Amino acid sequence: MNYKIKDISLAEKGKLKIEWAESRMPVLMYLREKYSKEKPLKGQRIAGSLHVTKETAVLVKTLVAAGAEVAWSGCNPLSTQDDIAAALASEGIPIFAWHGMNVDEFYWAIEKTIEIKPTLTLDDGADLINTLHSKYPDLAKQVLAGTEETTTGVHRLRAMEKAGVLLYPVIAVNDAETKWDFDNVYGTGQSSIDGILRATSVLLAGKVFVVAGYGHCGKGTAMRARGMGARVVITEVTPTHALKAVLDGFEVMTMDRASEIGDIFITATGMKDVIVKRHFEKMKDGAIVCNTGHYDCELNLEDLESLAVSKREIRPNNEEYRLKDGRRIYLLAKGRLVNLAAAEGHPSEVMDMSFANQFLSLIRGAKEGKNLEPKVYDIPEEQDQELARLKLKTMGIEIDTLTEEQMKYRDDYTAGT
Ligand code: ARJ
Repeated sequence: MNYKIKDISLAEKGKLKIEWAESRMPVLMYLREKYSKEKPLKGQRIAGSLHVTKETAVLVKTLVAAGAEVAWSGCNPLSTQDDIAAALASEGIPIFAWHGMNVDEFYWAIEKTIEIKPTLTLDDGADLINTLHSKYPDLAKQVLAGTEETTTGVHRLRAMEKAGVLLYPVIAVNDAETKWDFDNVYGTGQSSIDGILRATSVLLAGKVFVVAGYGHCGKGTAMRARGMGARVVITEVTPTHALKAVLDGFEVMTMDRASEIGDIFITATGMKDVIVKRHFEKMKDGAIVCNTGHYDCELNLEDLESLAVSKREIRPNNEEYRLKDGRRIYLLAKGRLVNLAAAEGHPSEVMDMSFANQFLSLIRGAKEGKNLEPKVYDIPEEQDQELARLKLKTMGIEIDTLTEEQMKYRDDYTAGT
């Protein structure tokens, strides 16, 4: 199958980064060691579509160590780290990904990985599953099971299940507590700020920092921006989420009002058209706009283009749009996920748990896939607790255990005052 990447001479640089990530991902490395003897993925062919980062490389190498044959593509045109792609290609992984690929090339790459005739699929955003279902239904019917990494992908899959078109079972890795309460919150919080700072190097203290969406990702981003001294404003559409933001001490208002006062805007909603023409029209000179949601539709970029008289790249991942009245708006990473396009994605320590969930789910898919209905499945509660236990152990943290008496009390519904 070969590979298509930017530049194979970047392989050595990529390998060092992967080694660094391995030293920060003890849970996944423990699982690699454990399953490289049993090889539970022997005979499985895995097609994967997930951001090509150093952490993803640690996952890919773990899948191979457990016996799988793997073919890989990215899941976003701007998130591939070319040195990591080179390192994987140099180790014989068929990988089709480079930074800055266009949309046609993006889907071409996904189709290249499908040539492996997958028995298992791994998605982040459900583009691979969708391509398989729409263009290769006969191959899709032969897949035992799939996994999905992110909120947006799980939404798409649940919609497919509801419409009765899903052809094989998919495990929603995103919905594990050890994923969404950590990766989505602390991962997105740190990596989004990291992306904004690499692209702008502005002072956050004292800025009005507008976060659209107070789900797990928005919450993490808001928390970290506040920690850097920004005045954080939240916009929401779900009353309970908005209320949580208010009680967490944030200012909550509509985007119409926020767009007049914001210095920095970040969308984390999973919804399209969160910032549109009338918002751009009201923004202050110098406003910075970016997105950390899976797709680039949260900011209406056609609207921004239509308002602009000129545009130039002022720094890497930072484009200045000049409007008719002379105001400037700065768009980061072309509206793609700022944490992966302008920085390196979430830190390894937090991807450790997300990818341990991926790895165990693929093993489950290989074992049980045949007997599962074509539906979206949750991660078992025991897997969540076991991974959290392992993570704590690698951090040298001990916790208490319930006594027999306490367990009896827990299960005894007659015990009251
Ligand atoms: C690979 C990453 C990284 C990283 O788990 C996160 C999620 O749900 C995705 C939405 O597309 C991005 C994914 N993610 C974040 N950081 N995947 N390597 N370093």
